[in-house]
Amino acid sequence: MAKILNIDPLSRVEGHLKIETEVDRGVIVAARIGGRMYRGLEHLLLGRHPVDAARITQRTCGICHEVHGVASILALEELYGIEPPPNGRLLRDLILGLHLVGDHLFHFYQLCLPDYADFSHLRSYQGKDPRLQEIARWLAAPDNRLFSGAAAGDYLRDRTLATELALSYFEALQVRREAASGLAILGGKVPFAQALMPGGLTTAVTTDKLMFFYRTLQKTRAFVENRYLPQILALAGAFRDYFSLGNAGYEFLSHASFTQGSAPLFHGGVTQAGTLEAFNPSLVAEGTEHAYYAEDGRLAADKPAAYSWIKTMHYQGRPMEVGPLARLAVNGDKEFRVLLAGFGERQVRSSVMARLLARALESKLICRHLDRLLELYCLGEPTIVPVDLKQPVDGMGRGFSIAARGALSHQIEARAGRVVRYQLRVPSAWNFGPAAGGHQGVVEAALIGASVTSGKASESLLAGRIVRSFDPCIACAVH
Ligand code: NFE
Ligand code: MG
Repeated sequence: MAKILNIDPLSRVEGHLKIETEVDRGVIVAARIGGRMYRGLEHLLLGRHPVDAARITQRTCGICHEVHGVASILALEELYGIEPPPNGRLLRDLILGLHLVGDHLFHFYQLCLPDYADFSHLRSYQGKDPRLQEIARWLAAPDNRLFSGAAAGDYLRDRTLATELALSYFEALQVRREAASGLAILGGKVPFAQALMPGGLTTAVTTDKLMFFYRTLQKTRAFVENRYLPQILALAGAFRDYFSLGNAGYEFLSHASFTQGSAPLFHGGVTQAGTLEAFNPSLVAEGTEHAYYAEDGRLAADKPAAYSWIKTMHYQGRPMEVGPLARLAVNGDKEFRVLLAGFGERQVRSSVMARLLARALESKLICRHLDRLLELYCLGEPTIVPVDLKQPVDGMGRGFSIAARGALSHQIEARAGRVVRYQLRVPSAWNFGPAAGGHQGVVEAALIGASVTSGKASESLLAGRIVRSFDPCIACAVH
């Protein structure tokens, strides 16, 4: 007889996420993912000045603020019919890129790593390294259960690697803090970049500021290349079977981004049975079959068939997986394929470990791209074109961009200078939305079929590893 395994809330994710599964003879046979808290961001924009959207939508989330600022600005620029100068676009890419890498570091070290590593061997550390002495004290604190071996599981056995990961866990926090100061130098402040405006950036960029940003980028890049990517590769070697776990079985979708410079870093597109097609926005549809909304979008908290506040996102009537893995799949990245081949993976396919690896490689690619972009900045040239914000603008604008977790778009409609409709379409809705039209949601599908008996992890640890490999953000997904 199937047994029920519910995790509510799942810890170490942004927002409120519920996992419901049925496990039959060690195999997950049914799964439902629920977003548990309604937010109302799209509603509270109604009636406001359009430019407020670039301020307010950054507050959608506690971890991915800048991405909403950028997507919102792109939508506003289409609405107002304005083109920012090259410097303005370039600064935006610099902000977006350094933010994404910091977000990836936070996902791996702070949110995901506790699923794989146990640092309890360090509790009795007697050596002279002051950093490890401090970690030993932290592990021994009576209220600390993180990395402390408190939960049973098939944690990493390689103690040398686990010790390196423990050091990197804390170093990653420092790196992210410095990256945030680089973002603040260009974006005005962190979190929530005030300098992002339709038409460009309001920041007065000087050589000093660029040098400050450059230094934070170099520190981030060094950590990514010397710690994050090598450590992910080592972890992948220790958990090879996770290249065969968590396959959602859907195609990949990505938006184009980092389009400044000689060639875009990421092309947009959709995979279709091994080929690549152009992304067509008119094929995207939002659904409410199992979500707490009526068909007209009004809230329906008592709807019997509903189990999530996340809407379903479909492309041509089907779910699509989004995220760093989707970006590298859509771009046919050669370096990624070489890394995968090292683990016997002959093609890019959806799995827990491919997602973790794609995130780390993408971080390296973004850092390199930002290095090249910095050289293209023209000191003394404008960063912004003025926009008449008093005009009673009428019309519609769309911004297609990316976030750490995948494809992101914002759409605004305005009448007489006021917002009459605002739509956020976010990555975690693509991945975490509920079933619809006979198709399970992406993460639900990744859970179904996972076998607990094949590995040594408990059901809850296995489910957590699969779900966290998508880097859930339910604050964004519900919005
Ligand atoms: Ni709240 Fe976000 C990112 C966006 S996820 S984290 O990345 O958009 O849906
Ligand atoms: Mg929406």
